[in-house]
Amino acid sequence: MRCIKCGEKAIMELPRHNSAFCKPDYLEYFETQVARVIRRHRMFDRNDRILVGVSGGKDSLSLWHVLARMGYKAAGLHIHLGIGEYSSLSYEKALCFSRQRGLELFTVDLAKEHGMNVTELSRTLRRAPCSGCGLSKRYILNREAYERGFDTVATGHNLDDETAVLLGNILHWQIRHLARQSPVLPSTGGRLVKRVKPLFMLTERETAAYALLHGIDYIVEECPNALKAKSLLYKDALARIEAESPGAKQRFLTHFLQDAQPRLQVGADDHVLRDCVACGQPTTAELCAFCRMWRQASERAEKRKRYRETASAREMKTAGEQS
Ligand code: Q46
Ligand code: ZN
Repeated sequence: MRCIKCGEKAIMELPRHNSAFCKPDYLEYFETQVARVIRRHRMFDRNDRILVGVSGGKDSLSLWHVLARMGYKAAGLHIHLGIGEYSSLSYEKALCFSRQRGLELFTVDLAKEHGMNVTELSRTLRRAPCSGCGLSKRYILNREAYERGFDTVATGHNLDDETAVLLGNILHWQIRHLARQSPVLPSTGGRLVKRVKPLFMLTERETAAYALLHGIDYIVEECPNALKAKSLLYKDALARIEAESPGAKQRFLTHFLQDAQPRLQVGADDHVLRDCVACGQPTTAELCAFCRMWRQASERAEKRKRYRETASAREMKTAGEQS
């Protein structure tokens, strides 16, 4: 297998493009793809301050790395989710990456801010960890970007993530979600910061190769909760289709964005955004979903605490009467 550009030995084959590249030409291919997406979708320019959501995984660190290499003003935000060893290691990788390259990293600790980590939140609310986690990450990224004066939030979602979400949204006919699934979500004013996904045309395998070739030390382990997430099933199904028909994932997403999504957008997002009465962040209701969720979680935790106190007081009383 030879590099299609220089004829040297190829280290990376890309069946969906019917091509193969040597190391330098692969790195150039990757960066050209990112630059093209940024330009074509008018994601940001050199003057913008970009806040990258950094988990410590290959996608977010590759994104931060490539933006910094291209000369963009990109800082990172890591949210400490408190998912056992996985979160500690993720933080270590993000911190180490930022220190080695002299890039600015902000951190938010969910448990310190709200008294509960993702695992405790999920137990308290009796709902899947990913739902509270995803909502918290989206909210905190936007809030931190707004409060720190960033113009854009960038996340490392790749082609596999985006096509898995698309398949899930179609299987459940989530029209509102489909209307909003886009590599660029503009700021519609107020405290809503523009959100972009510069890696959405590159696969997981391609970002992993980019990270490895640049010697980026990322967390290889997946979040333990990802195993229970439906998106893995959708990714598996799409990988099987891709193996039989290279380029299927890319066609699925690009045709959706070009042909189907503009029609879905008409009249789909007729909600008016206003400020949450508790936190001031943008919402369509009086209280935003994040504040509603954490209010419910602290009420339940308080109720449980009172129940436990009453039960132990009763036990002590019974023990005292028996002695
Ligand atoms: S971190 Fe959070 Fe993911 Fe873990 S709990 Fe789910 S949403 S899987 S990207
Ligand atoms: Zn709120």
